[in-house]
Amino acid sequence: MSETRKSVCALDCPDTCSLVVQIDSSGRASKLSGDRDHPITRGFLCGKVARYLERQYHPDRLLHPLRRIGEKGEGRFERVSWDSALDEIAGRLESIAQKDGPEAILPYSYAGTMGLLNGSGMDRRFFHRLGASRLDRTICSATGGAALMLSQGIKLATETEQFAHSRLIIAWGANVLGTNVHLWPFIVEARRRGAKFYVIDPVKNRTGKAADKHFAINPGSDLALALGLIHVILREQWHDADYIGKHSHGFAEFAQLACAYPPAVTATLTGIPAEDIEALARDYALNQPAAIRLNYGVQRSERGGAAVRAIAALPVITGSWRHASGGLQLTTSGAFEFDRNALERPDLQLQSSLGRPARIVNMSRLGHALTELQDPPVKAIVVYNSNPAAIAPDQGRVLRGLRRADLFTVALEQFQTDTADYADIVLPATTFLEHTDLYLAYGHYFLQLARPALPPHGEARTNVEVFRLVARRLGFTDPCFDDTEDDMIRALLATDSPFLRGITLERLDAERSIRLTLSSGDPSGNEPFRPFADGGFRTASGKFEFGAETLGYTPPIESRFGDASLVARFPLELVSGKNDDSMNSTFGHRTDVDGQTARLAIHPDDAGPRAITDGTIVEAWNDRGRCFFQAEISRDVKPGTLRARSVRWNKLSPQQLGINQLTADRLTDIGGGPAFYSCLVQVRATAEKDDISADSRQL
Ligand SMILES: Nc1nc2c(c(=O)[nH]1)N[C@H]1C(S)=C(S)[C@@H](COP(=O)(O)OP(=O)(O)OC[C@H]3O[C@@H](n4cnc5c(=O)[nH]c(N)nc54)[C@H](O)[C@@H]3O)O[C@H]1N2
Ligand SMILES: Nc1nc2c(c(=O)[nH]1)N[C@H]1C(S)=C(S)[C@@H](COP(=O)(O)OP(=O)(O)OC[C@H]3O[C@@H](n4cnc5c(=O)[nH]c(N)nc54)[C@H](O)[C@@H]3O)O[C@H]1N2
Ligand SMILES: [Mo]
Repeated sequence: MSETRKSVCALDCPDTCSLVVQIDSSGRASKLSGDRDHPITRGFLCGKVARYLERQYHPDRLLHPLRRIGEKGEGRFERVSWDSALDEIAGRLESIAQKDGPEAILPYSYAGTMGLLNGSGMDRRFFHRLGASRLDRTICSATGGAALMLSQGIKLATETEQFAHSRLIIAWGANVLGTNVHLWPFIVEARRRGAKFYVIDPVKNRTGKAADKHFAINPGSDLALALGLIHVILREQWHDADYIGKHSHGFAEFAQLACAYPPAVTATLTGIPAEDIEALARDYALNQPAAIRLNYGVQRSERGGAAVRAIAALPVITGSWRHASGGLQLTTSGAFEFDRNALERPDLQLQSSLGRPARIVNMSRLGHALTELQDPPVKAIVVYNSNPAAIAPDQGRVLRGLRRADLFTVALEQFQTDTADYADIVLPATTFLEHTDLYLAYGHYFLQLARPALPPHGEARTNVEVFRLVARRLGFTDPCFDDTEDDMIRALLATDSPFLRGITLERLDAERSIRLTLSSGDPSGNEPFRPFADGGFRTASGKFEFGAETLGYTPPIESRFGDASLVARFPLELVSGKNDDSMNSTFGHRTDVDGQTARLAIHPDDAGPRAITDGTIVEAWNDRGRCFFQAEISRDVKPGTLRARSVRWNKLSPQQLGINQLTADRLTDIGGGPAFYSCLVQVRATAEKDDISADSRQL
């Protein structure tokens, strides 16, 4: 007898899929599939999650708490009991808090799980009550998010299902087939109806190859392109003066700014021919409804915030927001208006020994935080839902910090990651198939609940439970530390947000996935969402804020038109975007993923003079560090640009040097995010001729 149970994919992805788990008679999961009844998941999974059960039952899953017995980074551990691991953690944190002050303790987490309870629940309560430093979680979307907040006042977007009725779809820094594949069927449907699909990306990836036209933009020059398109639209008077007049602020100055970006100028800055810029502006303005799928690739460069603001101006200038199938989608997350304070309890900071809100540490500058920050220096780091040793920029400095003998490091993990190798204590964590959680989405408007489909593997525990237990050991008696998962979900839902109207835990238990209440007109609740059709921006003025004063284009320091002395030494721009078959570093243990992330695409014009041929082992370097790759000669990148797929495990890489040895921790213009994709390097062939993928690491 087999039965099926429902779950939700917790990985950091816009699609947040509804899952069906088949359980065999022995209680083991035998099959994982996408829920056929879910309007976004539509019965299919991406390649990586279709194979998730391999990870679930992998022999390398962490099963027991571990204590380090080798050097930091070496990866030698002994098994200990939960009690002794938790006692040690509580004891060390308590003595650090007493001696150096609680701000010497730093939580470090991101979206390894997107579950609200295991991602920002009991952990936040615990660290707030302790008075630990607060982490600014900027590593991914902070730049784009902050930009949208300045311009729109709320992070709302075109509804995913509505892309099916667009007449033109532009994927702008969005690798839809790789990172957001559940949008694809809607694009296919639109194209069947005659829509065109364009891609703006420095790399011609799978999505670019599947497009009607690919625009190979210079990395980091999107602000110039957006201004150039607006220049043409205004020159031709294709703008919607009525919409602009009613719903925006600062247009005159913005139009003035766009005057400085005629196609010839824009072409030089972006590398896109002037006639293509003219044609793109015309097609966009005259084929409404046209929808822009802007993903996070654009905002990972130095002027990424300004670029997002200028791109977000396009559907305002054209009045495209009037249509359900127009507008722009960066993220839908703003509609999930939970009572976050009730979940995270920032008020508990006042009960801490600090007695005030703690300092804020930007996670994108972890290397700095661990090696330079004072008053107090960081003496303990508790890592969960993240693998900073591999994914954080300026890796050399991050690892120097993690190697410090006086730093106490805890990692809550499913696998022995690069970060776990540096931990003093490693605690085995449950997977999303093993715990209760609530999920928002950033690529659609369905709120979903998951109950455990499987029992915890080995001695694995949920993040919620771990922080509950440590809180008890530290004598924190606030009743919130006894809250059950259901209590926490109820607290999140108890708001008067119209988007959450009528959504209760009971309904979630019965239905598992519920479309937010997006419209008030239609009693069926199913009318298409038009977030800004009649304005409704949530800025202080209630209007879209162009913000022209901050949007003049200057090229990133680390770009082909950037700092000349830097360009002379490091003439190649490295774009290290996502790997189609993995999830940041999460599936780095897989041999196929390791092979994919070991390669570096280089244009023949750049490879030839360097005597690099297909398969050559190359070294890429700059002033921050170096990293080895296997060259892949390719016209998918243009001359001067390199592409690596991220993020490979350091420990599987030659000399244990990961891609983020090369990236800078320089912050973007808005929101304090990292400029991963503004990265200049030089490349040379090494003497090695061998394969450097997982099974041969001799370099
Ligand atoms: N398969 C898979 N899916 C994932 C992930 C994964 O690792 N693998 N990661 C998840 C996460 S954490 C996130 S944040 C999302 C991100 O999803 P995306 O934003 O789609 O992913 P990225 O690869 O960061 O960037 C998208 C595209 O932007 C391009 N790009 C880089 N620089 C520029 C630029 O200056 N201008 C323009 N126009 N384009 C540029 C890249 O070449 C890339 O093709 O995906 C999620 N989904
Ligand atoms: N060069 C380069 N670097 C990048 C990027 C890039 O494009 N290029 N992308 C950046 C971006 S957008 C992001 S979002 C970050 C992502 O970086 P991270 O947030 O570190 O994401 P992952 O590498 O997926 O690691 C997540 C970890 O969480 C663990 N985990 C999953 N679920 C749970 C759970 O329930 N409990 C616990 N305790 N652990 C769990 C997984 O086992 C995994 O090791 O990387 C950034 N780094
Ligand atoms: Mo991300």
